[in-house]
Amino acid sequence: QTGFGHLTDLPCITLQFGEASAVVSLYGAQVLSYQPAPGDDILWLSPLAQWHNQTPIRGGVPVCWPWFGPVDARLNPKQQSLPNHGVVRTRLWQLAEQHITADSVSVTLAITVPALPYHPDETTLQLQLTLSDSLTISLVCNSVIAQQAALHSYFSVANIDNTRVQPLPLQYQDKVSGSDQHSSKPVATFKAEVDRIYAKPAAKLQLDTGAQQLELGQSGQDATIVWNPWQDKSRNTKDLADDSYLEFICVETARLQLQEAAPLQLTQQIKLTQ
Ligand code: TA6
Repeated sequence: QTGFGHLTDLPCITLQFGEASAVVSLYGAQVLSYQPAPGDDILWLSPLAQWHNQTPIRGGVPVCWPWFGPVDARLNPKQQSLPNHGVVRTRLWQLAEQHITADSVSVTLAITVPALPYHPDETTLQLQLTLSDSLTISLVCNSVIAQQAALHSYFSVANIDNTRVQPLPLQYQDKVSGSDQHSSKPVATFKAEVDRIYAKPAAKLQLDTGAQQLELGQSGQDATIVWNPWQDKSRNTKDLADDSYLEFICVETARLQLQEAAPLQLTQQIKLTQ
């Protein structure tokens, strides 16, 4: 199928299970929509998102791989200029498999990345998507190479003032101040820019969007990132509208430790509970 929302020429696949639906783009293997029932979307997609000219789509669930954020120096021995969040957000993936059972509908997208700045051999990566009474997204790489990864999910929020993510570790790395911080409560709220890396997060988080309760299951992760750009960054980012910061937060399931050179299986499960 071609197109989703205003991204009219984007190659996409729609999954349907009972009343539930999800849409995934072959560009970036990026889930763009998840509706447990027809109506409001759990995921947020920017009205200004674009995908031509090597632009990553702003919204949905971008796949960050094999690095998160600016490239780690250990993954860039030749000090090349490399994109934020890795190299697969702006490539076309292929449909590899699809399954329909009585309990779920699933598809697997795959991509073979020819070579990496630090790794001469090609590497294959899969994104497995399963729709049932929840949406499960798994990123799998069987190669034992140094790799970071994140499922950088953008969630729609009804009211940013009442939005909460918990339980989170009390210690976190604060990317806004560039320092380690300690919170007295295991919860993130949003009153200014938030860009935090929480190490050793729980396997289950609750996201209260001000209108709905979501349960976010995660596995294979060693970090959770919570991000909202707030007003100034929304204004200064060309694929965000001025007031976009009122409409979403990112809660990201990530593996950031490079020394664990082990096969990757990183999963986020999104379930509407209320
Ligand atoms: O995960 C949070 C973050 O790393 C922020 O620092 C912010 O820049 C965001 O991701 C978006 O990155 P992008 O490359 O998509 O503009």
